[in-house]
Order: sequence, then C-alpha cells, then structure tokens
Amino acid sequence: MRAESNGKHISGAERLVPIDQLEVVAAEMVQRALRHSRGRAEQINISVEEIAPAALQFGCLLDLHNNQVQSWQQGRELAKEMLVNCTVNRKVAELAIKLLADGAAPNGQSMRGAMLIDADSGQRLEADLTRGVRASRMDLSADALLQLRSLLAVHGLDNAHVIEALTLATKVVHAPTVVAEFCWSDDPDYLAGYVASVKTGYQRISWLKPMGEERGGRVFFVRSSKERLGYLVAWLERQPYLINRVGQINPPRFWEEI
Ligand code: WAQ
Ligand code: MG
Repeated sequence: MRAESNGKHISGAERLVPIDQLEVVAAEMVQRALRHSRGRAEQINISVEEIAPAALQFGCLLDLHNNQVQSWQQGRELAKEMLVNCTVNRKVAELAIKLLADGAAPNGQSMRGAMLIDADSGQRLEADLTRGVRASRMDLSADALLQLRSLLAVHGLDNAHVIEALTLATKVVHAPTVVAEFCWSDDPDYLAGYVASVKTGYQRISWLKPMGEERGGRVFFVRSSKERLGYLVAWLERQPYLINRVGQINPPRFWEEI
C-alpha cells in the first residue's frame, strides 16, 4: 500500500499473507492510510499479487538491541559510529545523516523508498531520487508475529513501527552486497530509528530527530559492482521473504554503557 496527499508521501506498507486474509489486511491498509500522523491520504494505491509458495525464501529475524540516548544529537553520533563499525566510510556515514536530515528527495521532502549509497564512495545509486528503492514482499509468519509481540511487550516495544522495521531490516541486510541499513521515521511524532547489519543485528536508537520533524528516510549502504545493482534492486523489490523464526530482544542499554 502507498498513500499520498498533494504529492506528499503519507504512508506505505507491505504484507505477505495467505489469500484468505487478503480482505482483512487490505481493509487494515486503508484504515492506516486514512488515520496517519502525517495527515489523511488523498490517494491510496493498493496492489495485490499472487506469489507461488515455492518462490518463498525463509529467514530468521535480526536480534534487537535497544540503545537509549538522551538527545537526537547523541543519537546521530551513535548512528555514525555504528555505521563506521559496519565498515561504512566515515565521510559517507556523515553524508547519509545529512541527506536524511535535509530531506533526501530533490524537493527536500522524504523519499517514498530508500537511498542506495555506495559505502566507500558515497555515490547515490538509486535510479529515481524521489521514489528510491522500495523493499517489498517481506513479512513475519503468523507464529513468528505472535512470538515477537510477546517478547517485545516485556520491553514496552510492542508497536507496529518496531515490528515492521525489524521485518524490513531483516530482509534488507540479507540482500546480496548490502553492508548496512540506516533509518529514521518520517512520522512527526515517532523519533526512533536504527542501524542494522547481519553482524550487529538491529541496533535501535531511541532518538534521532526533533519532535515534529517530517523528514526521515532509509539508506541501504552497498558494496556492489554496477553490473550487479540491477539484481540487488530486483531482489529487494521482488523476492518473497518470509520470516518464520524470531531472534533475541535485549534489555535497553543506556548512553553511559554504550
Ligand atoms: N522500502 C524502502 N524504504 C522505505 C520503505 C520500504 N518498504 N518504507 C518506507 N521507506 C522509507 C521512506 O523513505 C520513508 O519516508 C522512511 O523509510 C521512513 O518510513 O522503534 O516508522 O515507515 O525500533 O516512517 C524505525 C524505528 C521506524 C522503529 C521506521 O519508518 C523502532 C519508520 P517509516
Ligand atoms: Mg512513516
């Protein structure tokens, strides 16, 4: 589902569900587009496609680490160090933070999808700077979702932002040639984000932008030849990926201990 108002991106969401749940899930998507903190959608696109069960790839959810910072400035510093730790060039990590902060689309707003950035050179590789690359066709199995929600509830994290971001990040970091992902929300009242990689898991950062800020987005850092980029984008956008195992949800770490 993709919703917009006046050309501004409002909300997007992806699901992978058994066909008998299609009507309920489609209705949930419409509701979500109409009651979003970014505003009410004027245009809602829902696209549905059948997927052969044999095409599914299965995965295990990334472990979640919850890093509590005391300001968004501290959050961005932490994100930078985490990206460097994931082998992203320091200058490139700084550039990515600036792009998200300034609004990465050419009109200075949030993009609909993610930037693709070369981890060494900082070059932007996505073909369309407004749309970006949209990770799609990923979801949790019904069992994995139930299990995850009860684990998250213990830490006060059982909300749709966390569940959807963990799901998306798990698919994205398992894509060929992706080094790390960095994200903060475009919802004005949701201030958290994360750095994720296969090695470090999902490193949640509690505060990455000022309250009320609508500019947010995602960066997929890659180390790929030009020839393989097409394959990467096709995999991110089209490979069905069902997460049927849940990782660890760790207790919060505070700034002093990080
Ligand atoms: N593929 C690529 N990029 C996307 C996708 C997608 N499927 N969906 C959204 N984006 C981009 C787009 O630029 C949005 O503006 C931006 O990401 C943010 O999307 O507490 O809520 O759905 O652990 O606002 C992360 C922290 C919350 C969760 C992320 O993102 C937590 C969030 P949003
Ligand atoms: Mg949003």
